[in-house]
Amino acid sequence: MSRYVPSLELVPRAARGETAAIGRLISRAEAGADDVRGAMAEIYRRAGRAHIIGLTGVPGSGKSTMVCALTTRLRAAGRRVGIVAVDPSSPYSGGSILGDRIRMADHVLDDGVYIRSMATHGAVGGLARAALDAVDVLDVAGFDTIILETVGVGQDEVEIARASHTTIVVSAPGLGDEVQAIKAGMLEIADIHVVSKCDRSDANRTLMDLKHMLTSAVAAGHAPLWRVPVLGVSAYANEGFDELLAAVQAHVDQIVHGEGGVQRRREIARFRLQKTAEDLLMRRFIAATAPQLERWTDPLVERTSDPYSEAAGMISAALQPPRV
Ligand SMILES: Nc1nc2c(ncn2[C@@H]2O[C@H](COP(=O)(O)OP(=O)(O)O)[C@@H](O)[C@H]2O)c(=O)[nH]1
Ligand SMILES: [Mg+2]
Repeated sequence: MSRYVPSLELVPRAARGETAAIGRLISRAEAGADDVRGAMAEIYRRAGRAHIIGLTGVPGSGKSTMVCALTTRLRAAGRRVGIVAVDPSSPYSGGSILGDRIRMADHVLDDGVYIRSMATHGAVGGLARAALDAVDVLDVAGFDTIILETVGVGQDEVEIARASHTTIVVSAPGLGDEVQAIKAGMLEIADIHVVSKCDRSDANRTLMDLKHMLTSAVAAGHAPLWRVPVLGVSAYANEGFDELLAAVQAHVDQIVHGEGGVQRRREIARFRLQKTAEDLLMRRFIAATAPQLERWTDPLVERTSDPYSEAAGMISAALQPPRV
Protein backbone atom coordinates (compact mmCIF):
# COMPACT_ATOMS: atom_id res chain seq x y z
CA MET A 1 0.00 0.00 0.00
CA SER A 2 1.49 3.29 -1.02
CA ARG A 3 -0.54 6.26 0.19
CA TYR A 4 -3.41 6.37 2.65
CA VAL A 5 -6.56 6.67 0.60
CA PRO A 6 -9.16 8.81 2.39
CA SER A 7 -12.22 6.76 3.24
CA LEU A 8 -14.53 8.95 1.15
CA GLU A 9 -12.51 8.08 -1.94
CA LEU A 10 -13.04 4.41 -1.21
CA VAL A 11 -16.83 4.73 -1.45
CA PRO A 12 -17.17 4.99 -5.25
CA ARG A 13 -14.53 2.30 -5.64
CA ALA A 14 -16.38 -0.05 -3.30
CA ALA A 15 -19.58 0.79 -5.18
CA ARG A 16 -17.89 -0.42 -8.38
CA GLY A 17 -17.17 -3.68 -6.58
CA GLU A 18 -13.42 -3.23 -6.07
CA THR A 19 -12.57 -5.91 -3.55
CA ALA A 20 -9.67 -4.03 -1.95
CA ALA A 21 -11.79 -0.92 -1.38
CA ILE A 22 -14.60 -2.99 0.13
CA GLY A 23 -12.19 -4.68 2.53
CA ARG A 24 -10.51 -1.45 3.56
CA LEU A 25 -13.77 0.33 4.23
CA ILE A 26 -15.05 -2.51 6.38
CA SER A 27 -11.78 -2.69 8.32
CA ARG A 28 -11.81 1.03 8.99
CA ALA A 29 -15.44 0.92 10.06
CA GLU A 30 -14.68 -2.01 12.35
CA ALA A 31 -11.72 -0.19 13.91
CA GLY A 32 -13.80 2.97 14.34
CA ALA A 33 -11.28 5.00 12.31
CA ASP A 34 -11.80 8.74 12.64
CA ASP A 35 -12.18 9.60 8.98
CA VAL A 36 -14.58 6.76 8.22
CA ARG A 37 -17.71 8.40 9.58
CA GLY A 38 -18.34 10.57 6.53
CA ALA A 39 -17.77 7.61 4.25
CA MET A 40 -20.15 5.40 6.19
CA ALA A 41 -22.74 8.18 6.15
CA GLU A 42 -22.49 8.16 2.36
CA ILE A 43 -22.64 4.34 2.31
CA TYR A 44 -25.78 4.30 4.42
CA ARG A 45 -27.60 6.68 2.08
CA ARG A 46 -26.69 4.59 -0.94
CA ALA A 47 -27.55 1.23 0.66
CA GLY A 48 -30.94 -0.42 1.02
CA ARG A 49 -31.18 -2.52 -2.11
CA ALA A 50 -29.95 -5.92 -0.91
CA HIS A 51 -31.96 -8.60 0.81
CA ILE A 52 -30.41 -9.27 4.20
CA ILE A 53 -30.72 -12.64 5.85
CA GLY A 54 -29.80 -12.93 9.52
CA LEU A 55 -28.75 -16.42 10.49
CA THR A 56 -28.19 -17.37 14.09
CA GLY A 57 -27.93 -20.41 16.33
CA VAL A 58 -25.64 -21.74 19.02
CA PRO A 59 -22.02 -22.65 18.20
CA GLY A 60 -21.77 -25.94 16.36
CA SER A 61 -25.36 -25.89 15.15
CA GLY A 62 -24.22 -25.91 11.53
CA LYS A 63 -24.66 -22.27 10.60
CA SER A 64 -21.50 -21.84 8.54
CA THR A 65 -22.12 -25.09 6.70
CA MET A 66 -25.61 -23.89 5.92
CA VAL A 67 -24.32 -20.53 4.70
CA CYS A 68 -22.09 -22.40 2.24
CA ALA A 69 -24.92 -24.56 0.99
CA LEU A 70 -27.20 -21.54 0.55
CA THR A 71 -24.45 -19.60 -1.19
CA THR A 72 -23.96 -22.38 -3.73
CA ARG A 73 -27.64 -22.25 -4.63
CA LEU A 74 -27.92 -18.47 -4.65
CA ARG A 75 -24.92 -18.29 -6.97
CA ALA A 76 -26.48 -20.87 -9.26
CA ALA A 77 -29.51 -18.57 -9.40
CA GLY A 78 -27.23 -15.74 -10.49
CA ARG A 79 -27.28 -13.77 -7.27
CA ARG A 80 -24.18 -12.12 -5.85
CA VAL A 81 -23.75 -13.11 -2.22
CA GLY A 82 -22.10 -11.20 0.62
CA ILE A 83 -21.38 -12.95 3.89
CA VAL A 84 -20.66 -11.23 7.19
CA ALA A 85 -19.80 -13.74 9.89
CA VAL A 86 -19.70 -12.38 13.41
CA ASP A 87 -17.80 -15.40 14.56
CA PRO A 88 -14.04 -15.64 14.36
CA SER A 89 -14.24 -19.43 14.36
CA SER A 90 -16.11 -19.50 11.06
CA PRO A 91 -14.21 -21.89 8.82
CA TYR A 92 -14.43 -19.60 5.82
CA SER A 93 -10.78 -18.88 5.39
CA GLY A 94 -10.49 -21.63 2.81
CA GLY A 95 -10.54 -25.36 2.62
CA SER A 96 -13.55 -27.54 2.73
CA ILE A 97 -16.25 -27.49 5.35
CA LEU A 98 -17.61 -30.95 4.77
CA GLY A 99 -14.91 -32.74 2.89
CA ASP A 100 -15.71 -32.42 -0.78
CA ARG A 101 -19.42 -32.00 -0.32
CA ILE A 102 -19.40 -28.34 0.56
CA ARG A 103 -16.35 -26.47 -0.51
CA MET A 104 -16.16 -22.90 0.63
CA ALA A 105 -12.89 -22.69 -1.24
CA ASP A 106 -14.86 -22.56 -4.49
CA HIS A 107 -16.70 -19.49 -3.25
CA VAL A 108 -13.52 -17.86 -2.02
CA LEU A 109 -12.30 -17.67 -5.62
CA ASP A 110 -15.62 -16.46 -6.99
CA ASP A 111 -15.91 -12.68 -7.28
CA GLY A 112 -19.67 -12.98 -6.96
CA VAL A 113 -19.09 -13.92 -3.33
CA TYR A 114 -17.54 -11.75 -0.65
CA ILE A 115 -16.83 -13.23 2.77
CA ARG A 116 -15.93 -11.21 5.81
CA SER A 117 -15.37 -12.58 9.32
CA MET A 118 -15.47 -10.29 12.30
CA ALA A 119 -14.09 -10.86 15.73
CA THR A 120 -16.58 -10.58 18.54
CA HIS A 121 -14.12 -8.39 20.37
CA GLY A 122 -12.25 -5.56 18.83
CA ALA A 123 -15.04 -3.80 16.99
CA VAL A 124 -14.70 -0.28 18.33
CA GLY A 125 -18.06 1.21 19.15
CA GLY A 126 -19.90 -2.03 19.26
CA LEU A 127 -20.33 -5.18 17.31
CA ALA A 128 -23.77 -4.33 15.98
CA ARG A 129 -22.59 -1.06 14.50
CA ALA A 130 -19.56 -2.68 12.87
CA ALA A 131 -21.47 -5.67 11.49
CA LEU A 132 -24.29 -3.58 10.07
CA ASP A 133 -21.81 -1.11 8.58
CA ALA A 134 -20.17 -4.07 6.83
CA VAL A 135 -23.56 -5.19 5.52
CA ASP A 136 -24.18 -1.72 4.09
CA VAL A 137 -20.79 -1.68 2.36
CA LEU A 138 -21.59 -5.00 0.69
CA ASP A 139 -25.05 -3.73 -0.21
CA VAL A 140 -23.56 -0.69 -1.94
CA ALA A 141 -20.98 -2.95 -3.61
CA GLY A 142 -23.83 -4.68 -5.41
CA PHE A 143 -24.28 -7.92 -3.51
CA ASP A 144 -27.90 -8.99 -3.92
CA THR A 145 -28.22 -11.21 -0.89
CA ILE A 146 -26.23 -10.62 2.26
CA ILE A 147 -26.08 -13.30 4.90
CA LEU A 148 -25.27 -12.11 8.39
CA GLU A 149 -24.16 -15.09 10.48
CA THR A 150 -24.01 -14.49 14.22
CA VAL A 151 -23.43 -16.88 17.08
CA GLY A 152 -26.61 -17.11 19.07
CA VAL A 153 -25.18 -16.53 22.49
CA GLY A 154 -25.59 -13.20 24.16
CA GLN A 155 -28.11 -10.47 23.53
CA ASP A 156 -25.90 -8.50 21.16
CA GLU A 157 -25.55 -11.33 18.69
CA VAL A 158 -29.22 -12.21 18.74
CA GLU A 159 -30.11 -8.54 18.22
CA ILE A 160 -27.83 -8.39 15.21
CA ALA A 161 -29.53 -11.37 13.60
CA ARG A 162 -32.82 -9.57 14.10
CA ALA A 163 -31.52 -6.49 12.31
CA SER A 164 -32.13 -8.20 8.97
CA HIS A 165 -35.09 -8.63 6.62
CA THR A 166 -35.41 -12.36 7.13
CA THR A 167 -34.14 -14.06 10.26
CA ILE A 168 -33.30 -17.76 10.22
CA VAL A 169 -32.74 -19.52 13.54
CA VAL A 170 -30.83 -22.78 13.41
CA SER A 171 -31.29 -25.57 15.92
CA ALA A 172 -29.39 -28.83 15.83
CA PRO A 173 -29.92 -32.25 17.30
CA GLY A 174 -27.35 -33.62 19.69
CA LEU A 175 -26.43 -30.39 21.47
CA GLY A 176 -28.34 -31.13 24.65
CA ASP A 177 -31.85 -32.35 25.27
CA GLU A 178 -33.54 -28.98 24.99
CA VAL A 179 -34.10 -26.98 21.86
CA GLN A 180 -31.36 -24.40 22.18
CA ALA A 181 -33.37 -21.57 20.69
CA ILE A 182 -35.38 -21.15 23.88
CA LYS A 183 -32.47 -20.49 26.15
CA ALA A 184 -30.97 -17.73 24.10
CA GLY A 185 -34.30 -16.02 23.41
CA MET A 186 -34.08 -16.98 19.77
CA LEU A 187 -37.45 -18.69 19.49
CA GLU A 188 -39.33 -15.44 19.05
CA ILE A 189 -37.05 -13.76 16.57
CA ALA A 190 -37.21 -16.43 13.86
CA ASP A 191 -39.01 -15.83 10.60
CA ILE A 192 -37.90 -19.31 9.64
CA HIS A 193 -36.78 -22.10 11.94
CA VAL A 194 -34.33 -24.64 10.60
CA VAL A 195 -33.25 -27.88 12.16
CA SER A 196 -29.86 -28.84 10.78
CA LYS A 197 -28.17 -32.25 10.56
CA CYS A 198 -31.38 -34.05 9.62
CA ASP A 199 -29.30 -37.03 8.53
CA ARG A 200 -29.08 -37.82 12.25
CA SER A 201 -31.67 -40.07 13.81
CA ASP A 202 -32.33 -37.68 16.70
CA ALA A 203 -33.19 -34.80 14.36
CA ASN A 204 -36.85 -35.76 14.22
CA ARG A 205 -37.16 -35.24 17.93
CA THR A 206 -35.69 -31.74 17.64
CA LEU A 207 -38.11 -30.95 14.81
CA MET A 208 -41.09 -32.16 16.84
CA ASP A 209 -40.03 -30.31 19.99
CA LEU A 210 -39.59 -27.11 18.06
CA LYS A 211 -42.94 -27.40 16.30
CA HIS A 212 -44.62 -28.12 19.59
CA MET A 213 -43.10 -25.10 21.28
CA LEU A 214 -44.03 -22.84 18.41
CA THR A 215 -47.63 -24.02 18.47
CA SER A 216 -47.95 -23.12 22.13
CA ALA A 217 -46.21 -19.77 21.60
CA VAL A 218 -48.46 -18.83 18.66
CA ALA A 219 -51.61 -19.97 20.45
CA ALA A 220 -50.92 -17.33 23.07
CA GLY A 221 -50.61 -14.49 20.56
CA HIS A 222 -52.64 -13.05 17.69
CA ALA A 223 -53.18 -14.71 14.37
CA PRO A 224 -49.81 -14.24 12.71
CA LEU A 225 -49.38 -12.58 9.31
CA TRP A 226 -46.64 -15.02 8.62
CA ARG A 227 -46.69 -18.63 9.66
CA VAL A 228 -43.15 -19.40 10.79
CA PRO A 229 -42.10 -22.57 8.99
CA VAL A 230 -40.00 -25.24 10.66
CA LEU A 231 -37.77 -26.90 8.10
CA GLY A 232 -35.21 -29.67 8.26
CA VAL A 233 -31.99 -29.61 6.28
CA SER A 234 -28.96 -31.81 5.98
CA ALA A 235 -25.73 -30.61 4.49
CA TYR A 236 -24.37 -34.14 4.61
CA ALA A 237 -27.25 -35.45 2.53
CA ASN A 238 -27.55 -32.18 0.62
CA GLU A 239 -31.26 -32.03 1.39
CA GLY A 240 -33.76 -29.37 2.34
CA PHE A 241 -31.98 -26.32 0.98
CA ASP A 242 -34.27 -25.78 -1.99
CA GLU A 243 -37.21 -25.80 0.42
CA LEU A 244 -35.37 -23.39 2.72
CA LEU A 245 -34.71 -20.97 -0.13
CA ALA A 246 -38.34 -21.28 -1.21
CA ALA A 247 -39.37 -20.30 2.33
CA VAL A 248 -36.98 -17.35 2.23
CA GLN A 249 -38.48 -16.27 -1.09
CA ALA A 250 -42.00 -16.62 0.30
CA HIS A 251 -41.01 -14.44 3.25
CA VAL A 252 -39.61 -11.83 0.88
CA ASP A 253 -42.78 -11.84 -1.25
CA GLN A 254 -45.29 -11.86 1.58
CA ILE A 255 -43.56 -9.88 4.30
CA VAL A 256 -40.44 -8.02 3.20
CA HIS A 257 -42.21 -6.44 0.21
CA GLY A 258 -45.38 -5.81 2.20
CA GLU A 259 -46.54 -3.93 5.27
CA GLY A 260 -44.44 -6.17 7.50
CA GLY A 261 -41.31 -5.12 5.61
CA VAL A 262 -42.03 -1.44 6.12
CA GLN A 263 -42.38 -2.10 9.83
CA ARG A 264 -39.24 -4.21 9.88
CA ARG A 265 -37.13 -1.57 8.12
CA ARG A 266 -38.35 0.95 10.66
CA GLU A 267 -37.29 -1.32 13.53
CA ILE A 268 -33.87 -1.84 11.94
CA ALA A 269 -33.46 1.92 11.43
CA ARG A 270 -34.38 2.56 15.06
CA PHE A 271 -31.86 -0.07 16.17
CA ARG A 272 -29.14 1.59 14.06
CA LEU A 273 -30.05 4.98 15.48
CA GLN A 274 -29.86 3.77 19.06
CA LYS A 275 -26.61 1.89 18.59
CA THR A 276 -24.98 4.84 16.86
CA ALA A 277 -26.19 7.34 19.45
CA GLU A 278 -24.97 5.09 22.27
CA ASP A 279 -21.58 4.83 20.62
CA LEU A 280 -21.23 8.59 20.06
CA LEU A 281 -22.44 9.36 23.56
CA MET A 282 -20.04 6.88 25.11
CA ARG A 283 -17.08 8.27 23.21
CA ARG A 284 -17.97 11.80 24.19
CA PHE A 285 -18.40 10.74 27.80
CA ILE A 286 -15.05 8.96 27.96
CA ALA A 287 -13.23 11.83 26.29
CA ALA A 288 -14.80 14.37 28.65
CA THR A 289 -14.14 12.45 31.86
CA ALA A 290 -10.81 10.74 31.26
CA PRO A 291 -8.61 13.73 32.17
CA GLN A 292 -10.17 14.15 35.59
CA LEU A 293 -10.98 10.59 36.55
CA GLU A 294 -9.00 10.92 39.79
CA ARG A 295 -11.26 13.69 40.97
CA TRP A 296 -14.10 11.16 41.35
CA THR A 297 -11.90 8.25 42.30
CA ASP A 298 -10.16 9.85 45.30
CA PRO A 299 -13.27 10.23 47.48
CA LEU A 300 -14.09 6.57 46.82
CA VAL A 301 -10.66 5.41 47.88
CA GLU A 302 -11.01 7.48 51.03
CA ARG A 303 -14.61 6.31 51.50
CA THR A 304 -15.74 9.86 52.05
CA SER A 305 -18.21 9.41 49.21
CA ASP A 306 -19.89 6.56 47.34
CA PRO A 307 -19.91 5.29 43.73
CA TYR A 308 -23.47 6.50 43.07
CA SER A 309 -22.81 10.09 44.10
CA GLU A 310 -19.49 10.27 42.26
CA ALA A 311 -20.92 8.67 39.11
CA ALA A 312 -23.75 11.20 39.15
CA GLY A 313 -21.20 14.01 39.49
CA MET A 314 -19.16 12.52 36.69
CA ILE A 315 -22.15 12.33 34.34
CA SER A 316 -23.30 15.87 34.96
CA ALA A 317 -19.75 17.15 34.45
CA ALA A 318 -19.48 15.23 31.15
CA LEU A 319 -22.82 16.41 29.82
CA GLN A 320 -22.40 20.03 30.78
CA PRO A 321 -21.29 22.45 28.12
CA PRO A 322 -17.74 23.59 28.91
CA ARG A 323 -17.47 26.91 30.74
CA VAL A 324 -16.00 29.77 28.81
N1 LIG B 1 -24.33 -34.74 10.75
C1 LIG B 1 -24.21 -33.54 10.26
N2 LIG B 1 -23.27 -32.70 10.74
C2 LIG B 1 -23.20 -31.44 10.23
C3 LIG B 1 -24.08 -30.99 9.22
N3 LIG B 1 -23.79 -29.70 8.96
C4 LIG B 1 -22.76 -29.35 9.76
N4 LIG B 1 -22.39 -30.42 10.53
C5 LIG B 1 -21.27 -30.44 11.48
O1 LIG B 1 -21.53 -29.61 12.59
C6 LIG B 1 -20.33 -28.99 13.03
C7 LIG B 1 -20.51 -27.49 13.16
O2 LIG B 1 -20.72 -26.93 11.87
P1 LIG B 1 -20.56 -25.38 11.59
O3 LIG B 1 -21.19 -25.12 10.28
O4 LIG B 1 -19.17 -24.94 11.77
O5 LIG B 1 -21.46 -24.78 12.76
P2 LIG B 1 -21.57 -23.27 13.32
O6 LIG B 1 -20.67 -23.17 14.51
O7 LIG B 1 -23.00 -23.15 13.73
O8 LIG B 1 -21.20 -22.34 12.22
C8 LIG B 1 -19.25 -29.38 12.05
O9 LIG B 1 -18.49 -30.42 12.61
C9 LIG B 1 -20.02 -29.86 10.84
O10 LIG B 1 -19.32 -30.83 10.11
C10 LIG B 1 -25.05 -31.92 8.71
O11 LIG B 1 -25.84 -31.63 7.81
N5 LIG B 1 -25.07 -33.16 9.27
MG1 LIG C 1 -19.89 -20.63 12.15
